[in-house]
Amino acid sequence: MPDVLIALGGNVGDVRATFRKAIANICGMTQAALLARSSDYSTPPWGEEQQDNFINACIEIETSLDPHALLFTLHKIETKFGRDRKNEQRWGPRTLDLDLIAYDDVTLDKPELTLPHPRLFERAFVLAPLVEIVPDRVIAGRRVADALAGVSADGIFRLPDLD
Ligand code: A4P
Ligand code: MG
Repeated sequence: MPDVLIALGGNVGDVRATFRKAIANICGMTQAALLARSSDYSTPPWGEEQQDNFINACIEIETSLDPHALLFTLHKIETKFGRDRKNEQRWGPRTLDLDLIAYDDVTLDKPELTLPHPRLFERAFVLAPLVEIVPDRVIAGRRVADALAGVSADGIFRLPDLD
């Protein structure tokens, strides 16, 4: 079955509780098996800096859904947890953002779905949790741990596990 990496982010509401429920929904709604889940990380806001810190995490799943069906389902889950795309600003505050980072070694270059995620290598807030679960995975020719070493991870720290 295809192996998929998904990044979770949010900075509105009880984000860690949202992640816990969202991951259960991802597995339930996509008939996926959860292979790995990173810790949660506190991360300084990227892109639009005048907003609260984010919490970020990554998961690895196995699912039989194709990439477009999977993204459609992720968008439904974002909406279920209070994401309101119509009334938000790009890179601004949100309850839950679910990005598809990689789907096996599939490459796609469409506005609605680009794989691997086009901004992955600029983003320590994705790479830090990703390194925890798949340090040796090669995405677009780059090993994840090497990619993290090439960006600034200032201000990013791992949060203690919740019981
Ligand atoms: N899209 C294309 N490819 C993909 C893909 N691989 N995964 C399309 C997910 N979506 C993909 O996404 C915009 C459009 O991209 C979608 O319609 C989808 O079909 P979006 O999630 O609605 O937009 P966005 O989140 O505002 O933009 P983008 O570029 O995905 O940015 P981010 O990073 O997701 O923005 N700082 C920290 N520290 N942590 C964060 O999590 N997040 C953001 C939000 C800004 N700053 C952050 C964080
Ligand atoms: Mg996004």
